[in-house]
Amino acid sequence: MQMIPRVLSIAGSDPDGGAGIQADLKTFSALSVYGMTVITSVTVQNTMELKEIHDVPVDVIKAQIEALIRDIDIDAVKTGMLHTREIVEAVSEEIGRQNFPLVIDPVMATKSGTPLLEKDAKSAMIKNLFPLATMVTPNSVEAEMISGVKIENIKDAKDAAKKIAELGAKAVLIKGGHAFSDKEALDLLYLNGKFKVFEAKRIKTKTTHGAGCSFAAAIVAELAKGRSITDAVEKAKDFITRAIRFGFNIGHGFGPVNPMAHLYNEAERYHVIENVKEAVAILETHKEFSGLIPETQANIAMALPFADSIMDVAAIPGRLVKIRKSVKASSCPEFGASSHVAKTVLTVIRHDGSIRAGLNIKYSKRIIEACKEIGWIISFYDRRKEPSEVKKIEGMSISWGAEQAVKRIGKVPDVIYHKGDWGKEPMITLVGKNAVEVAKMAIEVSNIINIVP
Ligand code: PXL
Repeated sequence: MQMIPRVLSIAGSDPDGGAGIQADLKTFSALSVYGMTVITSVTVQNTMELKEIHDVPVDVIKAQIEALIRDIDIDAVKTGMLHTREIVEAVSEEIGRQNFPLVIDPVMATKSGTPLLEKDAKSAMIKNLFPLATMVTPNSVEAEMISGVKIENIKDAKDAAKKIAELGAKAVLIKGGHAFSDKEALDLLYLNGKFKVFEAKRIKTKTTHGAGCSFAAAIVAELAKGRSITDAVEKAKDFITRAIRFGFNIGHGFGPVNPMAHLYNEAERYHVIENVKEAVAILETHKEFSGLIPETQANIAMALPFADSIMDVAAIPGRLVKIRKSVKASSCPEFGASSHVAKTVLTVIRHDGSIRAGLNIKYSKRIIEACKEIGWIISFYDRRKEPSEVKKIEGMSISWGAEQAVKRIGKVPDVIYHKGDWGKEPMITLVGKNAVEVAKMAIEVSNIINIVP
């Protein structure tokens, strides 16, 4: 029988499901660890505000932890909201007797500033829990409050992290987000006297409710799987970046992050590969399609539902090549195998999450006419108008062009084309919901083209 890593979260309940214990459980499930919970406080809140906090009696908190320890081998523990000194002491008493990897998320306030930790609870947390911790994970405001160091840049964050480490935790991760830089989302790890900065592109979004909780929960899940501290943070950073990027527009305040984005992507990998294979079979068996293959050959690509990079897009390594009067896929579909078509797909998916596939074909006026006859929505861009700063960045042209084509008509079209530039072959890209759909589109066009008028 396979043993799943077992992780316990001791934290507050957030009824809107974005932060707190709810965020932790979703994250644990998404990362394939078994989640358990001991609720410390029940909050009354939504995505806009927190109204009330009702603490669970200390005896009940202790009894819950005891019951779990008696029954289940726990691989790692995370603490979140521990509202009062009494709760902090009760939790440290129970878990202090054990030797779990322990991640302390020193939650102090909601995004809107409502305190989640009473004044004397902070010192109790530092005194009783920090020395037990494998890692503490303050955000920059919490790090300031714990260390007394004002954090305005990465150097300040380093000073703060050192001070916090002196309080007894093995590692300190300051979840910087945008606090140290307005370009990147940076997090700073301090471990064994060394610093490591984790970077991701900053995402402009309001869907950040629960980001801190979910990040720390992802770290503890990865530690429970046996990863090293540095590897756990690295994995968790990827996870949280995607969860924020694909957050839910739910509620009227800060929308919750989406811990499932990772899971849904993983779940779809097989289906995406199979869909591309089926599309290839359609294209290979329709000889007419060979007439649509451009000089630079064609590729067919399909993205995972929460795709963020070309590694999340499956296509044919070596492309679809024309051999005499037929088309052959150079090999089996793989993720990361396309640059050009994948970039078009990654651009359109940002505008319409249901459009996840693309296929490039030869440009001609006649082919565009055929697309019009079928009734598809067509848009285009002019590569000659590409700004010089876009040209300079390797591989940016396609994304820029697809963006122009979408903006031109205010929605994702079925067909995007450009008429080329010096040394650039003109091209048409068919886009649609999945690879089979775009393959069928190509066959439909090739059938029209092959009827000699
Ligand atoms: O993100 C901190 C946090 C932790 N725990 C609970 C919360 C919040 C923020 O809203 O509600 C229960």
